[in-house]
Amino acid sequence: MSTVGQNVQQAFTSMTSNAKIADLKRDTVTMSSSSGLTTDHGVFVSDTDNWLRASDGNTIGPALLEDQIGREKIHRFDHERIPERVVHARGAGAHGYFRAFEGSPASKYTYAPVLTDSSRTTPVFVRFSTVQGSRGSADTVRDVRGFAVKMYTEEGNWDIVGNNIPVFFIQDAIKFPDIIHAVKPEPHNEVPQGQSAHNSFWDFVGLQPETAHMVCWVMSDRGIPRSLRMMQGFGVNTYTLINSAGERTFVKFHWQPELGVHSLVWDEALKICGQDPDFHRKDLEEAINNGAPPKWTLAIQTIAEKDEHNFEFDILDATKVWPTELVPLQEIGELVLNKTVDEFFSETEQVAFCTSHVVPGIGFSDDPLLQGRNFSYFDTQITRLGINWEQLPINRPVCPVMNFQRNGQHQSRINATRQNYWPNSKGIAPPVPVEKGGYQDFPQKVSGIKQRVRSSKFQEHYNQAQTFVNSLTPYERAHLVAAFSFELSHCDDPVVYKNYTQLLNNIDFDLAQEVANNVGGVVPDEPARNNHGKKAVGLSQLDFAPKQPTIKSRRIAILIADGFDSSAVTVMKAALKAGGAVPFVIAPRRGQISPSGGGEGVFADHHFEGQRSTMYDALYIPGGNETFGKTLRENGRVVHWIAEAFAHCKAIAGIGEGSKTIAFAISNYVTAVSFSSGDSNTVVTSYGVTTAGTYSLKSVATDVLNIAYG
Ligand code: HDD
Repeated sequence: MSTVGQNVQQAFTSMTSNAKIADLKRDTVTMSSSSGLTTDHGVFVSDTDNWLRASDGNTIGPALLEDQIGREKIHRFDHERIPERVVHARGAGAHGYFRAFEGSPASKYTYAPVLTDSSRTTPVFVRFSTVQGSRGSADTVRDVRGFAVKMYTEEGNWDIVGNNIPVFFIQDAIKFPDIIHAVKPEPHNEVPQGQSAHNSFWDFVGLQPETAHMVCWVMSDRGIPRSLRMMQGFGVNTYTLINSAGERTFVKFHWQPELGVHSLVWDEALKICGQDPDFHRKDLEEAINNGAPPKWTLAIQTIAEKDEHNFEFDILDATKVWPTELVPLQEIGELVLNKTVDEFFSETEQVAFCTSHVVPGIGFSDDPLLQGRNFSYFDTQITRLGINWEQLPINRPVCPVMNFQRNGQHQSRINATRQNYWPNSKGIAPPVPVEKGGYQDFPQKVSGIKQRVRSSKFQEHYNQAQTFVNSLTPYERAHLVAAFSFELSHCDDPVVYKNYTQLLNNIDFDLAQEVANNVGGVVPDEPARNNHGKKAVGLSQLDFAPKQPTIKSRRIAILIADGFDSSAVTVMKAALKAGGAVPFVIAPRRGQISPSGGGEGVFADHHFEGQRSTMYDALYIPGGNETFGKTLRENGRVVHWIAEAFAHCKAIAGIGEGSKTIAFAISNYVTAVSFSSGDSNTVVTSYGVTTAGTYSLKSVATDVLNIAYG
């Protein structure tokens, strides 16, 4: 192991302290009550509340420009903001590590130690994001989620800048400004925020059929994840791996979440946008701080160079997946996020990724989207952070950086070596040969005629979109129809929604009919093309149920009032915590709630008006005395909590008075409930009742969502 390697490993003293965290400590400042307040030039400040002014003590008098302390404070404040990212402006990040599995197949394809050496622990920073909205937009909007991973390897930083959807809207990077202009708020009124539901987006995608496949993914439940921890990540583009024999293999990267892939339902997502716009950000923090660090398995799909042209699609086309039945997933390592950031701006906001940042053993392909990305990311960081952005603490590698790049704004290194050029007669900082670790450019043979073209396989746009729609479960498909209908209903230009419903007919006749009927589009009489009828694994979310069913990190609301049964809460809380769930007690007031029969009671975390059912995965209502039951049933908000959770198909459990309250809350909407209300030990789940088929969930949901409480 290199000296750098030893240092990296030594710094990795515990699970949450790694070489990068140790490196960040060099710049971390902690202030205390004994620190004393100073100016930026280090002079103690005696008064930070009053501007220096000419005053006789009775009148206020004019402020003096002379006040360096006042001026500095305002100057610094005036310049606090930096440009937000041109896309993916809204995000949340966390630290963690990556470890290759012992004996993983990766070494067949690459010599990059980060992927092959299971004794290594590589520090990682991950930033998740939405694409469309600005920095202050809501978390649970319908959108693609960014999944950008920075690995601080001993050989330099490696960034996999991916999304939670395996394909992209466009095939060629030159179209990126067009799709982003179309999806971002419209230029005349800056509407909408955090939404693709508007004319310009649907106008563009209706005229650009290569977007069809990804649009289906975004309109599916993948566009509204339950948690950033419960979504897959994909490198999307085709990269290459190079092994020690000098062979090159095409590769795609997949992150598979330990907790499985889960989504909100659209009604929840919409409500949470207002009720708790930071829902995903807080969820990530909460899980890490509650000892449920999110984990993903890294899997790769590989295609040998000789097989590049053996597929009906072009393997360099980012609008296509590589079907896993043709190109199986190979699991090679694990990513764990176990530390939240100390300061959002310095870490999550200033972190900057580049697809062009790869390490020896990893390379690019001719994927036309990737090639453009390799230019764009470095370029955008210059506007956002300045040319020396790689010196920022969160961005600098954990291995040495030695080169003759010099100066520029915000240079923070003092290069004490006089030689700032190569070659120099002192032999300082010589290039490193490939055999000793220098980056190896694969000697790829290229030839061609300079022209603006895409090869013929890039012309087919609907086959995989069809496979995706065919592979959805009936309820996922119903969500897809609802999402298309919601979005197109927000387009008021008939040209736009009529055109898009016509495009949909190329994917699926029924889908096009249903959506067109809902939104006033062009209802087709016959399919524009045949549905090939193919399905594939790995497209429906259901294919990604967790290996072990778990309640780990799930938020459970325990609804109580005075007179509750103390032991029914204590026991349930302990059981939930033992399973890794996070219980919250919700009551008429945030404060001490008294149990039946007297005693200490419990302190409620929230009051009924302060939170909503949407923020929880399940509800539990214990038993209690009659007053307890009456208090709950007479509180319109409690009734709404239960009915709403029921409509969102959440698990709801109740005992005695709790169970009676549940029955009361949903009885107006369900006539044939398959549990007996008031039964002293009844546990109800809306999943259970739903699958028993005793009523139509759709009709219940519609009624319940229109509930008027109070
Ligand atoms: Fe991009 C940011 C993902 C295509 C240009 N992109 C950005 C981020 C993610 C992605 C996750 C946020 C990184 C962060 O958290 O800081 N982008 C993708 C994926 C793509 C993709 C998965 C398709 C495979 N992007 C793409 C193209 C271009 C860009 C084709 C331009 C030609 N992307 C950018 C950018 C951003 C960016 C303008 C804005 C902020 C940044 O880079 O750092 O350069």
